Amino acid sequence: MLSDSQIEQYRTTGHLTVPNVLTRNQVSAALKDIDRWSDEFLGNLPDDQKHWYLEQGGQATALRKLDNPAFHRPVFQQLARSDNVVAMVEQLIGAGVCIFFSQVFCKPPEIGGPKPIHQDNFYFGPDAPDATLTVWIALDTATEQNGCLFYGDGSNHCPVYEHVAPEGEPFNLQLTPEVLHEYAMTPAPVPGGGISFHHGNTWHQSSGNTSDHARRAVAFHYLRNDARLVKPALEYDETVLVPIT
Ligand SMILES: O=C(O)CCC(=O)C(=O)O
Repeated sequence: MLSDSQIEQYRTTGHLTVPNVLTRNQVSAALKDIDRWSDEFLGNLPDDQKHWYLEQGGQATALRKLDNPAFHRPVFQQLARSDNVVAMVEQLIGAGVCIFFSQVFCKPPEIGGPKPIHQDNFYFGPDAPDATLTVWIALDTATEQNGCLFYGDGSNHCPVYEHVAPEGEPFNLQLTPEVLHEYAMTPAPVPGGGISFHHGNTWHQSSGNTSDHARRAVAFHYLRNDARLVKPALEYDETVLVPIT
């Protein structure tokens, strides 16, 4: 459970780091499952989707992400439903939640690219901004060198701004250059097995992985059951929704 001061920190800054949530066994089961799933996924990946799912650096190519682990993979569904994680989620956004989307981010060594500054609620478009929560679990220790998240402290209190996507990258939505001065972005390293929680309006980004270690993480996007995604920027498939409580 989170303490009052942790909850206060989340409400003030828009994010919260909690180390030591997953056991060593949970982390290694998740990493093993990513290896297995990646092989299957890469074997079946159609050419027209390669630009979105693969990272390219010189001659090297590696998988960038996998979608909806909480729906497709029992190991991740168990994590998303584990009592300690759900108790913290409900402390932050209220009782009765589901997961409408989830992602594994592989951020491979040396070629894992950056993710520009964005607000998840621009993607999600909920009718209640406080009803979404991203639970970002570090499966490898996330550092500045391998591409940990950076946050704009207090940006959870600002509105959801317009986002733009570069030509040919409709999924890579980001804030426009005119507003970027509003918040300084500060790193939030997380030890493997720890969680970084963030509010849907909180500005965040990650830099490229310049290290020779992967930075694998899973993000579970929770939604309170009384809220709806009324203006999503992308389509979220309701058939992969995972009821939690
Ligand atoms: O893991 C990353 O690099 C980006 C994660 C992110 O943007 C998110 O979980 O909302």
